[in-house]
Amino acid sequence: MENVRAAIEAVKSFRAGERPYAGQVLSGPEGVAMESAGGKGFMGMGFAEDAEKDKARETAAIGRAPLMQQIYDSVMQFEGEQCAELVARALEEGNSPNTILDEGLIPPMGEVGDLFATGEFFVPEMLMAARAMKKGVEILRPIIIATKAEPKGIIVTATVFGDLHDIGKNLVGMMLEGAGFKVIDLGVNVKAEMIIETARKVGADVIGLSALLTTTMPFMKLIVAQIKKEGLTIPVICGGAPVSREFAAEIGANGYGDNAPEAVDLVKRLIAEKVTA
Ligand code: B12
Repeated sequence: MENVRAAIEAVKSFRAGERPYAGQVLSGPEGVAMESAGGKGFMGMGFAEDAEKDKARETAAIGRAPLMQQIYDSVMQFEGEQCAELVARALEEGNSPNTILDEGLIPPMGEVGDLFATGEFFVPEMLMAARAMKKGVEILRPIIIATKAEPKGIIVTATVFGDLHDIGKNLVGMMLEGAGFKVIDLGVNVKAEMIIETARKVGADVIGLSALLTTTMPFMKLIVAQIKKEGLTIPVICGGAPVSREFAAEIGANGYGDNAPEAVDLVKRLIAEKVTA
């Protein structure tokens, strides 16, 4: 029982950022244990490479304005309230929502993904970081979506079946709203039937699909195929970290956007092409 308590405490302090053995090269039983955990340190959570990683993070942080760095850190420390306060302060100081997103809120998600890939973070940490980031995005939301113009078109967005990632899709939706489009967001884990039914009902001008997992990208392909099979001529655009321009073309989609501003440009172009056709 004592050992279990000690292990729990060790995990807690490790998660809290304590790295008593940063850079230490282990030998003996600990070394063997670390090896069997895939070289990822205590219970597979890593520490021997920490000094190197910390250095890489410091290098990556160079050039980021102090307030943006604080926003970044608040996400990495899962401090949603603090993140929201810092984002509000950044706005007050005259930073644009795009700067705050590109320099403070989005980059930590890349680091979280890397830490997950190396076994230092697990799903709960990814979730806590995502929640903290969303608190910051909530502060930006009213500014990003503010538009007085009449809707320029209707866009149906969804994260494909099997996939629960929605941060990127939501950002795309917000920026589309800000650019004057009406966005009908079907949420996550959405099947082709629901997308087709909604797109028909609302008279969608464009359908936007998001996927963050290599295992759910094939659903994107199925959805595009189903849309075409049903005779819908509504252009479909794709995005999400693992999706590429090539993949989008290969599955017969009408466009690919690397990020939210690109998604807006793409939608504008597709709607303009439709009008002039
Ligand atoms: C946060 C997160 C989670 C959160 C999601 C919370 C949420 N509400 O979204 C939670 C904890 C739920 C989660 C779960 C899982 N995750 Co996850 N997750 C991430 C993480 C860290 C960040 C994703 C993110 O939000 N990025 C920030 C946004 C802004 O970027 P984005 O989504 O790419 O969006 C931008 C562009 O791509 C584009 N875009 C996005 N959508 C669209 C749509 C259109 C139409 C257009 C034009 C453009 C566009 O514009 C956006 C804005 O610029 C990534 C790591 C990473 N580097 O991506 C892993 C990651 C995606 N997850 C991963 C994995 C493995 C999982 C799990 C399977 C883990 C598990 N064992 O359970 C589960 C899967 C659950 C499921 N069924 O979906 C892997 C995927 C690996 C792979 N090869 O597929 C990643 C890459 C981590 C890693 N390095 O291993 N995850």
